[in-house]
Amino acid sequence: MPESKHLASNNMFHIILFGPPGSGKGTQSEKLIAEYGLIHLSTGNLLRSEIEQKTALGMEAKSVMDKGQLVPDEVVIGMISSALDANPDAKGFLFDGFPRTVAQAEALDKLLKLKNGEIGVFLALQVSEEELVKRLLGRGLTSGRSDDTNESVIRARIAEYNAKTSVVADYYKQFDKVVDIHGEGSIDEIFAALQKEIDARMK
Ligand code: B4P
Repeated sequence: MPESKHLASNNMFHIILFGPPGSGKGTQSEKLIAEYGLIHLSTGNLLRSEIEQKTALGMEAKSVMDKGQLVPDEVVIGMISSALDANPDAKGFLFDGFPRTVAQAEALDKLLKLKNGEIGVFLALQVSEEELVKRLLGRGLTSGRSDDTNESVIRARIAEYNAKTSVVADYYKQFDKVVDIHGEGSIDEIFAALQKEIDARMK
């Protein structure tokens, strides 16, 4: 793959794509990694891969995810730590669905510091609850994801986000990294808004 025009220098640039379940993190991540040549780290995808392979970790995670709850911090922090070690030559990482708690955010900062890196920008997608439920039920019709088919599980995921995850934005606000992005509209419009913020910060 040709090196991305945006990451021609040796400076690493790491992005957190943040938002409630169904806000478009996975959707926009696909476009962002293609545009900027970043390594995509989605804890949701990593967990679903463990479930598919029927590992012990995957089976434990599935029972938590099917209730709409968060997987224990030590499990996801361990997965991210291994993924960072497995990509020593990365020009930058796009974190999608991680960190979801303040403990995960603190652990990520420590892991990046060990590599002389830090988060460049924290992009927070803003989407109303009714739109989130509509999107996830829509995805549930075709994705085969057991956490997308039941509205009460979807609402539990949103409640878990409001209780434990939304405060992660406050954590990054103290470092002046947070940019809110309107997450309703066409996928291309939202991508353009994300790109504008990244390009303004990526040197
Ligand atoms: P994730 O895999 O992270 O998934 P998600 O939050 O459900 O969805 P995402 O935000 O990526 O989906 P998207 O909007 O792109 O998490 C799943 C579970 O794993 C969690 O509930 C938790 O149990 C566990 N987990 C993951 N990470 C964890 C962590 N760090 N700590 C603890 N537990 C963790 O897509 C949704 C739908 O919207 C799609 O159908 C898409 O096509 C549609 N869509 C996207 N953009 C749209 C637009 N602009 N307009 C209309 N529809 C749109």
